[in-house]
Amino acid sequence: MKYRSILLLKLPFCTHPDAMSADDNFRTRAPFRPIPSLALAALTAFFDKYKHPDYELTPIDINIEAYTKPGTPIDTSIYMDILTETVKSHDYDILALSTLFVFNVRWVETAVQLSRQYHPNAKIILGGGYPTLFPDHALQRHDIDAAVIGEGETTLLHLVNRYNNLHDPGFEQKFPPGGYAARGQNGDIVHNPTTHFIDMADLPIPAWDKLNVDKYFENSGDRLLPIEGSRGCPYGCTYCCTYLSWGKKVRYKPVDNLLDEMAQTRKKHNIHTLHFNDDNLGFRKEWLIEFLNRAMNQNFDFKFSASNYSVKHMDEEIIDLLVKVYGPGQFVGLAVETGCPSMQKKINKNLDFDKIREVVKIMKEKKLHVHLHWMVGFPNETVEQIQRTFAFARELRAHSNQFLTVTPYPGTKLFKEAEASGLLNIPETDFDKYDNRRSEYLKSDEWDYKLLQEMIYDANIEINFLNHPQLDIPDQIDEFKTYLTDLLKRLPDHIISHILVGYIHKKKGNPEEREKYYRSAFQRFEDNGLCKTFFKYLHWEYGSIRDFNAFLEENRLKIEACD
Ligand code: B12
Repeated sequence: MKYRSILLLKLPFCTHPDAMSADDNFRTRAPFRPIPSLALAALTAFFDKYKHPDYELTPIDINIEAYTKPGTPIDTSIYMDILTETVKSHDYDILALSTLFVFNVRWVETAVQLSRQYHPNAKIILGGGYPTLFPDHALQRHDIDAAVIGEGETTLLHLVNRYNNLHDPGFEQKFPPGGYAARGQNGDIVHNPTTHFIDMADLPIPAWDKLNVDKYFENSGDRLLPIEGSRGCPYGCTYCCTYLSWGKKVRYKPVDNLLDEMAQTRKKHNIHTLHFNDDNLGFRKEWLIEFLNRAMNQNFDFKFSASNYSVKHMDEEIIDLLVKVYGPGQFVGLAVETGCPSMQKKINKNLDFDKIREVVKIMKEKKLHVHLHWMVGFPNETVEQIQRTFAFARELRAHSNQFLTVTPYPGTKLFKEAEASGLLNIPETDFDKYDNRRSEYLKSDEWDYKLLQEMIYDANIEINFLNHPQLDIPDQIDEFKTYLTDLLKRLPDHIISHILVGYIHKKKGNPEEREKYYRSAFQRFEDNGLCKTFFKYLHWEYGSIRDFNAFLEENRLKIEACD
């Protein structure tokens, strides 16, 4: 058999060194804290379950290989060496590359070049978010053999079988082939469309034991793994491309399988949290209620959290169950996206604002950690409409909010509309810009991306920090302090967090600690870049800022405005 040994690599999903721009600054710098790749664990488990016995697949998640010392943030500059060494030192017949995001394109470029240098005869298969959206471009730009579109478990094995001229009729009947693009005999790109989505009951338990998760656990300090209960979303929000990966029909794992997966993952890996990645766990209420009730009866001793629930499917019964199962303080994400009613309609999200208010209120009362997702910079959005989004976030006062600029993904209605109205700013294949912090994809008479980023950062400082709801709740203020001190370990220059920790100490009557944090905030203003980012907030009317300014005066310390 010619193609027996497969190296499956998750490429880094931080910014590639060649894509760093000179204007990167504190606001665009996010600490890189990857969690192990569910794609790799899922692909490996499926491959091992259905493969020919001679095949051997080795998965390596490059992202978690950079956790090198306990308690030390990842130094992303070492990824190049890790990737080079990994490709060089492994012997393989097929390199299978996994990319989460479009802006990972340069890592694909690097990996393909390395592979062609050290293993010129190996086949290369590319899967994940980037080829799903841009299969043709991926095949033109990189010297690869196949670009996999969307759900990849069955396609990976079909391709490996194909390269070996191996026919497995049972497998092909159960999982009809498709879902990739490749070059045909005459060199043209040929698409083999997806004809089949996997029945979730056929997915084995993700093979975390094949990944280096212990290294991640030990060095990151987190014992968290991702999990999924469902795939697919029936809605048609104009900005979303998730249907390209999972289809529009929602598929659930049987509750028995999911509970078994949770119990086994706990037993093998001693996790403290399982984080659900689903687009929305709650499309089918009966499934969710059954799952939560049965999870409660299992008395799991770990927590579980979720990236996203749809407000449309949330009600008090579900929230009560979430509290019972998750316990207070657990992270629950809700995607609201816009605070402007006409924009809700335009993007076909159609959330009811009173329902949002109600759901957030009940969740907060029941002490879940409410995290809201927001988008700003839709095509033709006015600054006034954007302000309504910030105003609504201000009103809801969730525990955390993520404000992101809109990125128009090909395949979405939003992309088509923007293209038709001549609003696309730069070539859609400038992939570095698919990173929202570098996004510049849309034209507007009202705003540019510099302004959007500034508005977003101001809203973040105000809503997530200076006006944080837990500052006013005595029995929750310590939870916020812990969050801030954790953040400072990863982003030690976050001046506002220094000020807030100092302020919380003042509220709790610890003058020495107040002084310590205020002094470290003061010292950081000497750095011109930091001063430029944070100086303006010293003029904002908040108790913490007033107290910090009072401290400066008491101690005759002066912060000069920077240029
Ligand atoms: C978890 C997650 C994250 C995590 C990453 C977690 C980690 N590993 O550390 C975090 C929080 C970092 C994240 C961030 C962002 N995310 Co995100 N995220 C997700 C989410 C919810 C789940 C991903 C996942 O694990 N899915 C389950 C696995 C099994 O699916 P998968 O990775 O797609 O893999 C399957 C296939 O792609 C394929 N496949 C993958 N690799 C390979 C390799 C081979 C060889 C083959 C054959 C097949 C194959 O087979 C796999 C199994 O079927 C998805 C939404 C979703 N439901 O998928 C969004 C999603 C991936 N994120 C998305 C986006 C846009 C972002 C952000 C860019 C948002 C933003 N604007 O800031 C940021 C990036 C931030 C940054 N600069 O780093 C988009 C990606 C769009 C795209 N195609 O580029 C998605 C699809 C959500 C959406 N619908 O918009 N995200």
